[in-house]
Amino acid sequence: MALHTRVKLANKLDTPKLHGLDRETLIRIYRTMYLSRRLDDREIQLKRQNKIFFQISSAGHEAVTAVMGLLLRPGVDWIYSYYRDRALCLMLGVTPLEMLLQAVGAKDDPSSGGRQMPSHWGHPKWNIVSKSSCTGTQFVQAVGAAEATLYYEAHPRALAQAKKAPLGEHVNHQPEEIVYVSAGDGATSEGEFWESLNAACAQKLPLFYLIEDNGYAISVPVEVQTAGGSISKLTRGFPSLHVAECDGTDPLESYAICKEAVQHCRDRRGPALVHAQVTRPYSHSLSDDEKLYKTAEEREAEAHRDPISKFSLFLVRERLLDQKEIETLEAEVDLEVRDAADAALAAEEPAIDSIRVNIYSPEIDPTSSTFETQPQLHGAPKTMVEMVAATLSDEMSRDERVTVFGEDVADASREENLKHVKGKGGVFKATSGLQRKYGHDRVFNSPLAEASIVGRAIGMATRGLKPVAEIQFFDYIWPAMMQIRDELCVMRWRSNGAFKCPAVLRVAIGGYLTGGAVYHSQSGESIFTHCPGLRVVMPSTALDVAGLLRTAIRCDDPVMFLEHKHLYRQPYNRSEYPGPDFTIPFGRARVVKEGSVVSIITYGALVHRAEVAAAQLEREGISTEIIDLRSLSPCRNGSSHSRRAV
Ligand SMILES: Cc1ncc(C[n+]2csc(CCOP(=O)(O)OP(=O)(O)O)c2C)c(N)n1
Ligand SMILES: [Mg+2]
Repeated sequence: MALHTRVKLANKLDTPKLHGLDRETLIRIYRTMYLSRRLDDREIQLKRQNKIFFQISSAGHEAVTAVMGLLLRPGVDWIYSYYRDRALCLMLGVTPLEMLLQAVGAKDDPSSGGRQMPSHWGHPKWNIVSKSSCTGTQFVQAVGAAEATLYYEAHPRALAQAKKAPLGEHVNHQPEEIVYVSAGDGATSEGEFWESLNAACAQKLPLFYLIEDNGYAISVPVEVQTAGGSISKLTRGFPSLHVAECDGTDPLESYAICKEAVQHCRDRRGPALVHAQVTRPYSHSLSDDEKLYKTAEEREAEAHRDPISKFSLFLVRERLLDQKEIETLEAEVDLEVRDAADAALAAEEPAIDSIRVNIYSPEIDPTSSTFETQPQLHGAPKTMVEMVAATLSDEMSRDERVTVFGEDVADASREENLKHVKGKGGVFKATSGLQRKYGHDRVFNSPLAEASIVGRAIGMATRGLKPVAEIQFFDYIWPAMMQIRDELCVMRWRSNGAFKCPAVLRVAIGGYLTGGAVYHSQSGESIFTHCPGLRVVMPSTALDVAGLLRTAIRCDDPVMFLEHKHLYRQPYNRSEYPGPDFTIPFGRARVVKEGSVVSIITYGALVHRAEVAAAQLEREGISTEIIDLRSLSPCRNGSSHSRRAV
């Protein structure tokens, strides 16, 4: 049958059913779905042959994810995907060979250079941001990415500056772009899901959520996972959130529902959430056997909903393809998968010693002499806390990519109040006056949610901004631990340098007042010095605050900047302002006092105490050197002539 006759016939049969999709596009959808399934099948075979080490499939999820690939714009929209988004990634432009290079852990795997498990998608060309194995961390990062969308719209200078920064070639922003984030039904139980919805709705962000509900999270059924068993029902109360449900095994219904939701985001009417019912025919992964917890009847019912067989039947029934054409298409795909697998199996593995590449920025070395400068001291002496605000202010004026946010950091969220009140500017006043000077879109309060503070900073930094986020008290950093340890520190390494997130986390740390007790006095900095990829600094003087905070902002790695609360207002560590370009390299300890018998190696609030102790020792005739580490990771003590180190 001639093509045009067949299309006419199909349209005549039921035009509304096709939702405006032409024959060519319908066949493309089927081809992508089938290709996705065959890639999973091939990986399963490779796993059974011990040629790859893990397999997690997209089987059953292909229909809704393939049509999402039609609705999203490759290289324009930003994608925070999860492991069952193979069909989406194929539709966006990731090739079968690239996917199999990841499966075998090849050097040229574009998602991670062979560093991550299979199906952890990431591709800089298509704005597919590197994903970890953690369920749910992507939600808050996607919020940060969507905030970057709105920020770049309002601040073209920031975009120009971001393009000039390292990896600037991957910074892009287009009018109407949106951010996509997906996850399974189980991942919606993570706090980050709810934190992200709260932040996304409060700001009406252009963020599209696809929840791919296959009824199980490994063996936990959805009614145990989600109160009432339906995430769309639960989320309907969020203001400005467009919520819809679809049969995710039906590409046409999925297309219609997702199209409307995507448009809601493109029109800047707020975020959207599509709850798609899908199936999971291949168990959770190859390490799982669903027969242990699903009955034969359940599995049989799922098999009837399989998107691949349903859609091929539809195409034949609607006379868009005949059986022979389906077979030809499938044979072509099989051949493509075979060739890609052969090429992937022959691909080079990463060199063992390449493991250290891309832990830190290869372009900017914050320990280098480039950061050695002389202070141009002037003005009245400032306390440490005043120096934080002054340094942030100068960096914000120099670089429009810099945003400051966290709990209570703004002067007053209700801007009209600023005519009548002085403003808060942080519980310690470290960000005082910044909102007044730079505006509410650059200095703003966040909801009280630490994981999302860090996650949002990661998303913004991945898009090229330079967020300086505040964790109000070190004691409350722990909800953000996974975002820090598994995301912030590792983004560059796990994507083999394709993505980075050089955010600065300012954290007030340590004991400072009598009665601060167990939850206002913690000092756990050593935990973070054990996280490769993160720089950790902790100044003890106002001058070092200026130099090290500026280096933190100008460097290209994530930095934890620890500010000891006890030192914020001490008179003994004050300094005149050293000028807007004063930087101190990381990894350089400061000799506080020369001495030849004993060296006290310390940092933070103990530096001053060491000085008191050293004075006492000197009175007893013991020459004492004091070293202030300043930078805890990297850490070099700099002592040259001590006999004993304390
Ligand atoms: C934070 C975290 N907790 C636990 C796991 C282990 N894990 C991996 S996938 C998964 C279930 C996810 O279920 P769901 O979100 O429904 O996605 P599905 O695999 O069903 O598509 C679990 C518990 C993990 N990877 N990360
Ligand atoms: Mg699930």
